Amino acid sequence: EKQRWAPILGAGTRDTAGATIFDSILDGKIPADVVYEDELVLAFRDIAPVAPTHVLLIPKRRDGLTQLQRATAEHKHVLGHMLAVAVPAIVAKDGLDSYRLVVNDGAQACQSVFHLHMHIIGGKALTWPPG
Ligand code: IU
Repeated sequence: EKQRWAPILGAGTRDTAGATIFDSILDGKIPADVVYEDELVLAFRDIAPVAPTHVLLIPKRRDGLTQLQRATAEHKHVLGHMLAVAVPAIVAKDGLDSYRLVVNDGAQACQSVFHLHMHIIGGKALTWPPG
């Protein structure tokens, strides 16, 4: 699959697909503004925010989850943890009562980093539909 970023070896490289910029963030080689972290996930502010809150939530172990369409039953725990534990914590931290949760799944859907991530976007009145 097409990778925009050159492979970077790091602790996040635990499957056969090429490493991404998120591995460098997980390794601490690239600084990130971390807003939530636990044993399974890391969340940090997007470097190019589209709203006052624009957080990226990623599994620490990619485990083949280059994108959501690769998910299998083995990923149920981490995916459920992202939705039911991490997203509520991030939303509460930024005091949001409305937000949008986005997964760009595939290049034509504007996915550019092939390490599953959820965008949490809020803090302003959003418009619909997206392009
Ligand atoms: P996408 O859904 O794959 O397009 O989202 C990737 C996001 O990663 C995008 O919003 C970028 O602004 C963001 N990002 C980042 O936060 N830090 C970086 O160093 C790089 C990309 I490269």
